[in-house]
Amino acid sequence: MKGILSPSLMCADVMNLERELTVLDELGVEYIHLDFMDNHFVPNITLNTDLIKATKSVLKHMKRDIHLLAFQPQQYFDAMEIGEGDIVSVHYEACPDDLAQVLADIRKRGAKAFIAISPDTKPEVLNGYLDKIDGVVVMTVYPGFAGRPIVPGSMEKLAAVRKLLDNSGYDLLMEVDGHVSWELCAQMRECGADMFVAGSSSLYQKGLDMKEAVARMSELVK
Ligand code: S6P
Ligand code: MG
Repeated sequence: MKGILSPSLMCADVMNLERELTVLDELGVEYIHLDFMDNHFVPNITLNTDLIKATKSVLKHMKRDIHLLAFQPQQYFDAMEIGEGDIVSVHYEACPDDLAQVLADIRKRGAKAFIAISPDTKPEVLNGYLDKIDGVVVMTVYPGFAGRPIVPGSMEKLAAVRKLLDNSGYDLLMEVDGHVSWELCAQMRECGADMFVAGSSSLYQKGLDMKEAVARMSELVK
């Protein structure tokens, strides 16, 4: 399977989001990464539920890769109209009491359920949920903001999560989110990542032609 790109909309030109989505859609990019933050789990606010819902009316082929950086994430599922085709990631650290139930709720809606883990969270926490998920998001920066430096040890962590997923007997995707740069994305691929959140350190660097940038990144993670 070739590597899958998931450009991060929070890094796009906020004054022209519809155009930004359409360009990626027409280029055949598979997923758009949509960060939702509650200013509580992380100290920031990005895309809101109305905007995430509204993307459905613009996207023709591209699917939504919704990353909830929020406590009690299930309270937002209706407002985002989560359903068939979506990937929905919830943080292990944000659901201390009811993670299994939240994952089941995502799947009940026809979406793919992913667990996101922050840099200080050990891969082993995923054991016990491997039959309840479709994939994992490994955060390689401290979550909340774009443009952050990669956390040391991230490559080793990606390799460790890959091993754990492969040994599970389930067919599980590994997505990498955070500083997926031109310089590092091929190495992340070698460490077993399948999906790549592309933000300010690659596709959304200023002045790039999006068609050329998507082709270049697709080649690097093929
Ligand atoms: C950050 C968020 C990410 C960012 C992405 C930005 O908490 O979840 O999805 O949008 O990491 O990319 P970059 O290349 O600026 O790190
Ligand atoms: Mg994200």
